[in-house]
Amino acid sequence: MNPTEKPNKRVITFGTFDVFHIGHVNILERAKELGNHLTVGVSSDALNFNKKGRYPVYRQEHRVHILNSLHCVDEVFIEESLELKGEYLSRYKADILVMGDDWAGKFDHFKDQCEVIYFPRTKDVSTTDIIQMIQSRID
Ligand code: C2G
Repeated sequence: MNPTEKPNKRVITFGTFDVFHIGHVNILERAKELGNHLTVGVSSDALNFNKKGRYPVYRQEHRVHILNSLHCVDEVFIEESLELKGEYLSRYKADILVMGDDWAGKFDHFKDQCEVIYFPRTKDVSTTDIIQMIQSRID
């Protein structure tokens, strides 16, 4: 294999990716380094409301558009339900599932389907903090 060639692996990751920031870029770039194809499952607005009790700031079409514009991302789909994760892994033929370590251990039951890797979160940045910072500047 040419040393510049990426392993022939399909990587998948999931998230809301609301108010897109450097922590999101870092995990997507690190995920893409593990293979030659990166699929991103983006939580739908409705799923995000069920998960976090609020709608994202950016609506799902915009979050999908932002992710699709990144050169490290090859394919984007809307994640409608957390219960369908196993089905998404099969549908998108994932060899590796990548998540941030705020999810450490939560997806270990998929280890019979694909490799599961948790990367350390980027420190000192989160969508929640950004929203609060903007809010405090308005108040
Ligand atoms: N992330 C990170 N560093 C940060 C913030 C986020 O590495 N400072 C990672 C998260 O760990 C996650 C991804 O970026 O892997 C997307 O983050 P969120 O949009 O907050 O994802 P979340 O809403 O937790 O959705 O089924 C799983 C969910 O869809 C994950």
